Amino acid sequence: MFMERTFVMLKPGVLQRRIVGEVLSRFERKGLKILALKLVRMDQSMVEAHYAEHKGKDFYDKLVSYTLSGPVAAMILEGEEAIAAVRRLVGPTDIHNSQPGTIRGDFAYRTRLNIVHASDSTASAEREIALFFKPQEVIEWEDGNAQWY
Ligand code: FUP
Repeated sequence: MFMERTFVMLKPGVLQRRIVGEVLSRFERKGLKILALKLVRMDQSMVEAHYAEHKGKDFYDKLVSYTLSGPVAAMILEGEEAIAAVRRLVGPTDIHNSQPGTIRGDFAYRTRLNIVHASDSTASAEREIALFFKPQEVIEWEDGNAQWY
């Protein structure tokens, strides 16, 4: 097991539905450590950079307009093998495969509105963290409770 950082973004619907705290608590309860957390009003170029791999796909325009529709809550989470751990908590992209108990399975009905983004690899975590956060926004803190998780 190795310590890893991952990027998570709560999409605009989460703020609209007033469930930021509920979704965030799923990550905290698992034992992931928050190193950075802020609201971001993304602009067109930032959304295009974030979702560059999907440009040209049939769902791209709707994905961009949804992401631009309001602020997102962006965060960096740290933990052992955090990228895979967070993806397991979040559930699969396709909402029809998202089991109850996962965040998407519990909170989302439509894939397009699947409420959270989480990095899927080390490379995307590094790229997404750099897109959203300056190095000085990442707060290192001593974790006195790590042994309990
Ligand atoms: P994920 O890594 O799980 O966030 O999924 P992707 O990067 O593959 O997709 C990014 C977003 O595009 C999804 F969160 C929702 C949207 N999407 C669709 O609307 N339809 C699809 O078939 C696939 C993705």
